[in-house]
Amino acid sequence: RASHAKIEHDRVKLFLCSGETAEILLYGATIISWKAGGEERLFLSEKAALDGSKAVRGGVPLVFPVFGKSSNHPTDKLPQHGFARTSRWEILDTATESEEFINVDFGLGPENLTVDTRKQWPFDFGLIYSVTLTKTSLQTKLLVRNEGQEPWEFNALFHTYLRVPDVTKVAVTGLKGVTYRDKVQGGAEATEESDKLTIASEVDRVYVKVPGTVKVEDIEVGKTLYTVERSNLDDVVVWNPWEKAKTIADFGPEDGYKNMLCVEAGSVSSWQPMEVGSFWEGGVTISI
Ligand code: TA6
Repeated sequence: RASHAKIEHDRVKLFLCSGETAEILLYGATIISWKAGGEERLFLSEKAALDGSKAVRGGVPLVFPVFGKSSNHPTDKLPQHGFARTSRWEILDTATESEEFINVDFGLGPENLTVDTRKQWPFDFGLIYSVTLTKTSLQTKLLVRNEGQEPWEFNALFHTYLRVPDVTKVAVTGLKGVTYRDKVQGGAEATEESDKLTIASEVDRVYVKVPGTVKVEDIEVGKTLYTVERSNLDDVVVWNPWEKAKTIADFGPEDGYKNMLCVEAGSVSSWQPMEVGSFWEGGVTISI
């Protein structure tokens, strides 16, 4: 069958004629499944709420306009990670179909936000989120525009929960020499010494201004599981809650942290300024 998109009341499913699929909820424009090479590539908690009652635990939630919680900043009334992941996006009718790729674009603007969220962050903005599935990659792109009469600033991040066979047997490469803020150590700064970051306990780090391509490798088999290529996104967050997963109400199964690793491309270490009428675009391609 030809590549096609199937639109349901709460989600879009993308099918490539070669067999790859992706599934995106309108809620948060959250990608909840990406299948390629015959395997599911994203981790989705079995306890994740998919009904729009809370941000999805797994897949690719979008972080905008604030990463974490801010203080003394115009975003400081917003909940952790902002509103993009908890708002219902619109499908823009720009899906294109071909043998090689299939794409869908989502839009979010002030008209899609709740009255409460508007009060918490009253700026005028337009977002276009583009998701493209190819045979070997998942490509995501976020376009941000200031549509108001005053400047504002934001963080953006693709909070990607990668599925891995065994997190203790993978390494993240491409971070050596990069400064990071260690959220497990209260935000202390350190420099990555290793060219192969391995995970053996809780990890929550913001790597600041990562110069090149980051990869997730299977160190036992010696093969690359994922290649993460960023465009206009300086920072990379690496997160695994380890046994703290037990304390996260919607995280399941309890030992599911062994099968996930968040490698999150973003612009979060400093605020991205947006002059009136200006555009910003950032994106990430994850290849298998
Ligand atoms: O990106 C890492 C992080 O900010 C961690 O600090 C961790 O708390 C995680 O995101 C999940 O946040 P959430 O709001 O989805 O529970």
